[in-house]
Amino acid sequence: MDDCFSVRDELMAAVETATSVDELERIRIGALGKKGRITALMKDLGRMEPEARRETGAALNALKDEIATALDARKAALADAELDARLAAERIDVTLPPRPESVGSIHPISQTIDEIVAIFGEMGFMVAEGPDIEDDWHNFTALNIPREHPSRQEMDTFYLPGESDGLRKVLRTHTSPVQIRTMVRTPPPLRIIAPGRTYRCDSDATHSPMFHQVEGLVVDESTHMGHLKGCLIEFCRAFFAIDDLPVRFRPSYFPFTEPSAEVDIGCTRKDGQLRIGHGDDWLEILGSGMVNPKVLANCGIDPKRYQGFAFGMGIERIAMLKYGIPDLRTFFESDLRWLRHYGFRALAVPSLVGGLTP
Ligand code: 2NM
Repeated sequence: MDDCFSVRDELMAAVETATSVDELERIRIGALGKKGRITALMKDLGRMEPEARRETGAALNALKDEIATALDARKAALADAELDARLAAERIDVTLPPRPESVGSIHPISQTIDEIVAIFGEMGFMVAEGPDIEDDWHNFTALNIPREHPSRQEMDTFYLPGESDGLRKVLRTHTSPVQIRTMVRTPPPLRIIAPGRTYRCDSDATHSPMFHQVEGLVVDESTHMGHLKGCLIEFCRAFFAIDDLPVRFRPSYFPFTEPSAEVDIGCTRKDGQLRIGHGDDWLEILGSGMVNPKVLANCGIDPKRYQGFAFGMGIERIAMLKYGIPDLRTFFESDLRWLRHYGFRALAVPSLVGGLTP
């Protein structure tokens, strides 16, 4: 019995002072395991007188229960303390400011192309694309641009090295070859726009050797000048978000259209400031015309049956006008401060008026 009491005091003290779940497990094995101290005392019962065995046996069973209960209680307390410590260590301070994220922005050229595509998309146009490197036929000949035309000269066109004259490839000087390729490939009716990069040997304050254009083309059996005018007036008013924007058509000349017309929009110029909308002045923004029958025939379209209109505009120029960007060269400098200033929010709900405040 003395043994029983001293073992009890020792074990209870050990349980109370244990500092980890692992340590408790070692105590349990030392007391109640196969070679444990209480197990050993149980084994001694066999050699006792029946009277003493009953008494000691009952006491040992009670001790076993007491130790097991104490172990469980201490284990639960330690587990609680361990969890509290972890929760404290891993606590997240939701009041901290967020880490700054670096989010890019949409380049004004991309934004402007998206807006133009949206406007003509609503009018039933599809987007067509073609290669930046073109052959002489698609870039000049099919468009009725004569051999001696200044735009064909070395001075204005980037010719690729190799091959003999006439076979030399060029960097396309407009996106018209995309319209040519579409007419050659697809029977009318056609209603397409071709946005993309174009190249000319020219570099100063108002010219970049690479710039962007959108050209459009409609071909059908009864397409006429009225369609051209209605379509382009609609476009100008939608793009500049001015319902009653004045638009005028002025006679002009292109080898690929006949008749041809330059499109101007109304504006005012005061103290060197330009304001689009009403006023006594005009600003040229588009070239257009009825597709020259020779061009249709060059593409295998019967000009007796089909007529078409076409137009073209420079994207940098109309982006500068709409968004008040003063210098053409800044478009291609990749200056992050410029991009942050003139760029557009990515993933915003698409809108025709872009960044214009109503
Ligand atoms: C312009 C002005 C007028 C034009 C013509 C064609 C084609 F391929 F149909 F003949 N595409 N684009 C065109 C007409 C382009 O840009 C100022």
